[in-house]
Amino acid sequence: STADIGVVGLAVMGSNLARNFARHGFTVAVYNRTHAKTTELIEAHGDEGDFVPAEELADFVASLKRPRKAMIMVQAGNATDAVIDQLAALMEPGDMIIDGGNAHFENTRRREAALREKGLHFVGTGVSGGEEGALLGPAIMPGGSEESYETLGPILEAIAAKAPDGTPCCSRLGPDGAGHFVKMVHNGIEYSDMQLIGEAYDLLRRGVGIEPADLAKTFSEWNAGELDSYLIEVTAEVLGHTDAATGKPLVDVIVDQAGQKGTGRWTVQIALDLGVPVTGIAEATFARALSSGVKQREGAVDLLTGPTEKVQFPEHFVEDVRQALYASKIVAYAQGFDQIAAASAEYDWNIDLGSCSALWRAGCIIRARFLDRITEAWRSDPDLPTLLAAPEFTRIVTDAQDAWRRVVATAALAGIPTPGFSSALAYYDGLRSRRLPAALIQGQRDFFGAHTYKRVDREGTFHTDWSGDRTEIEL
Ligand code: NBP
Repeated sequence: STADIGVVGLAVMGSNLARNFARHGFTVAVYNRTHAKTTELIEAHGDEGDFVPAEELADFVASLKRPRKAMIMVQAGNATDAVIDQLAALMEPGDMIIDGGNAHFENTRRREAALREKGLHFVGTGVSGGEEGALLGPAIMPGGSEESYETLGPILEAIAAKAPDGTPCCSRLGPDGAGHFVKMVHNGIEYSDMQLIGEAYDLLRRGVGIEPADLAKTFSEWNAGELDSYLIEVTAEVLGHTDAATGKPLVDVIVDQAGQKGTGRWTVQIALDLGVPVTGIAEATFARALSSGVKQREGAVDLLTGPTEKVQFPEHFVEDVRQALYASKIVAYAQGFDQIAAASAEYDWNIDLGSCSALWRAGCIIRARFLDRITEAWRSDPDLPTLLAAPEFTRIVTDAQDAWRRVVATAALAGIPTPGFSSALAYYDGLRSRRLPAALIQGQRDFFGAHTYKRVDREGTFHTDWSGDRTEIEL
C-alpha cells in the first residue's frame, strides 16, 4: 500500500481533486465505477503526479496506506450511500471515508453515526469552488472527528486554496454534519449575494437606463473597492459580454428564469426549523422561484400595471445603490452566521465562526475582501450578538442607511422589485427598533387563543379575560 489518499468518483470534481492531490506530491489512488473514466484520467493527466489506478474497489482500498483515506466524489444521495457501503465493507477500524459531495447535513449525521459503530471515521466535507477550485485550490469545510483531522487535515490543507495571508482555506469545523452544514449556508449566502447584485443591476439598467457594457465598468470599479469579490468580478464579465450570434449584450438573450439545485432551499428549510430569520437567503430563493413561475408571470404580465407617475432617480444614485448593496450584503452574512451559530448550539458542534469566515476568503464562490473584516470581528469577539454589532459593521451599515433607504424607496416608486435590499433594510430596522409590533401580536394571540403574554413592568405570565369582564389574571 502506497497511496496517501484515494478518490472514488472521477467525474469532473473527483478528477480535478485527484489531480490536485497528485500535483501536491501525494500518491493518490483513483477508482471510478465505469473504469473508462479512470483510464481517461491517467491517459490525459497521469504525468502530473503519482496515481494508482484501480479497476476493482478492493484493489483501490488495498492500495491505501493505513489509516486509509478514501474521498468520495459521486452524485449526492443514493450513489453516495452505495459507495459508502461498498467501501465500509472493505475497510478496517480507524480508516476514513470522506464525502466531498454536496450532501445534506442530516445524511452526513446519519452516515457518521452508522460508520462510527463500525469503528470507521466518516468525514462529511464541504468543497466549494466548482471544477476550477477542485483543481487549483478549493475552500474545504470538513466535519468529523478530531482524530480523523490529525492525519487527514494536513493533506486537505495542502490542496486547499490559500487566503491572501497564506493560511489554507480549510479547517475542521466540528463533528459529524458541521462541515456540510457550513457549506450549505455558504451556498445560501451565495444565493443572497447573487440576488442583491441582480437587484443592483436591475435598478441601474431598467430604472436609470445604463447599458450593460457601461454597467460592466461600474461593477469593475466597485470591485476595486470594499465590494471586491469574486461574484462582483463575474458580474462585470457577464455584463461586458456580447452575444456572437446577435451582437446584443449576452444578458439580454439569456432566458430570465433562474435555476437552483437545492442548497438555497435546504438553507431556508432548516432556518425555519431553527427559528433563525435568514430573510436574505429566503428572498433570494423565492425570487428564483418567482422568475421560473412562468404560468403566473405570463398570466399577470399584461394585467398588473406599474407606477403611473414618473420617478425621479436621486442624484448619485449609482453610489446609493453601491452602498445599499454593501449594507444588504453585510445583513445577509450576519443572518447566515446566526444560522450557523444556532445549528452549532443545537447539535453541539462548537463551530468557530471566525474559522468559517477565514476559510471563505479564497477558493469559494463567496470569496470577498470583506471576509477579512468579518474574520477579525469574530476573532476579536466570538460572542458578538450579531455581526452587525461589531463596531466596524455597525459603522458601515449606519453610514449606508440613508442611501439604502433612498434606494428601497425609489425602487418601490419605480416599480422595480428589490426583495433582497428591502428585506435586508427591514431586518436592520427590526433589530434597531426598541419596540416591535410583536406586543400587539401577543395581545391578539392572547385574545383568540389564551396564549398569554408577559408584561414590561412585572415578572410573570398573564392572560386577560377577553370574553368575560376583561380583568387580567396572573398565571
Ligand atoms: P456527478 O455528481 O455528476 O456524479 C458522477 C459520478 O458519480 C461518476 O463518477 C459516477 O460514476 C458516480 N456514480 C453515480 Br452517478 N452513481 C454511482 C454508484 N451507484 N456507484 C458508484 N459511482 C456512482 O459528479 P460531479 O459533478 O463531479 O460531482 C461530484 C460531487 O461533487 C457531487 O456530490 C456534487 O454535488 C458535488 N459538486 C460540487 C461542486 C462544488 O462546487 N463543490 C460542483 C459540482 C459538484 P460513473 O462514471 O460510473 O457513472
